[in-house]
Amino acid sequence: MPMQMGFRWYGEGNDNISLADIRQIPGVSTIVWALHDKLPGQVWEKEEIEKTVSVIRAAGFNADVVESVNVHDDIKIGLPTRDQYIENYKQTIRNLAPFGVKVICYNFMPIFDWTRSDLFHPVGDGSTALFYQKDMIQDDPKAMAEYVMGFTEKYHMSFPGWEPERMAKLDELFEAYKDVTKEKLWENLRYFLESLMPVCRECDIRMAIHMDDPPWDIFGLPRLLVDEASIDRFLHMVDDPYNCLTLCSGSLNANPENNVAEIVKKHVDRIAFAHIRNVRHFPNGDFSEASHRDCDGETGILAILRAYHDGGFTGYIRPDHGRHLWDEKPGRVRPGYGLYDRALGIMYMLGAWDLMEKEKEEK
Ligand code: DNO
Repeated sequence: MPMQMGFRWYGEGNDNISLADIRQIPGVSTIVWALHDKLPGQVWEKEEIEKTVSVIRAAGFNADVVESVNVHDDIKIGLPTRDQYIENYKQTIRNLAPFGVKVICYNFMPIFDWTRSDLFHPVGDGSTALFYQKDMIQDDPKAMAEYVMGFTEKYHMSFPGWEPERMAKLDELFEAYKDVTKEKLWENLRYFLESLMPVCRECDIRMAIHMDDPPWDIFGLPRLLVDEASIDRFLHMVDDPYNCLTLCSGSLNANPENNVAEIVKKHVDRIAFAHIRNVRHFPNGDFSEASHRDCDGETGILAILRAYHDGGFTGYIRPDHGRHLWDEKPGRVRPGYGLYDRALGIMYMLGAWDLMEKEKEEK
């Protein structure tokens, strides 16, 4: 099985991009999907799954990858109520299996998912991209949450991981996490995964943890999947072929010390899902997202693709955040998830891949 190219889609009525649009991008086999109206902790019922999967299949794609089944805070915090939420998670895995789902992407970040200070920052060529201004994400989580939620309200767009129901309870959440040290969070992650592994094996579904974005503690909240050493620890902690990674090049390389290609070489067998995103760094620690072209950022996109290719990668891959181009103004597009730059990203990746395949055949 060769690697499979995916495209993240937010679902009918929830995404301005249609499956018919995606069909016109060469080489896409897999729609990366989710039931976006589900809150963390709820069971995804078979009938609901069936509805979305049948739409995806009717458009000529497979629905092999879910991003994300979000993890309830009680599991991350390690409360006694976690066992019920873990049971619900197992039921969701069992319900997804008959629909051919092979990979579940999730994250274990406390309270916030990806974090940025500007969602539509000018890149300099007329387009905009997600931007991280380091000094703005220091000590005021509420200001940041209000900024992101402002978009949600103004444009009637939800961002996964930023559920308004959770953001409305920020004080309570910070209070609930106050004793969750980094070590406790590791322990809670281990507990969660060890409970799930037998069900994953039975259902042949790989759990693929997303890297923490950005890869450092924010607002005093611990973050785990931040570099090569922590990835080693994670894979060793639950050493099971169903315990895998969503290796996100852009999340990791927000810290320029992280050499993503080296991590790919080391762990290609445990990467179920590859996110390809390019990052441009500024000397003061700020960073901007960039086009997928290698020289537009410092993430090393070509070296990463080479590492996947030469390592015999057979998992799923997708372009991650792109810039917002042409008519993709705020409100018309989910930040990072426009059509055009992700389509360009796919062509860049497939161009490099096809060339490497040709070279291999000619050898
Ligand atoms: C950002 C995404 C993340 C990712 C979650 C996985 O755009 O890559 O939000 O989906 O962290 O649970």
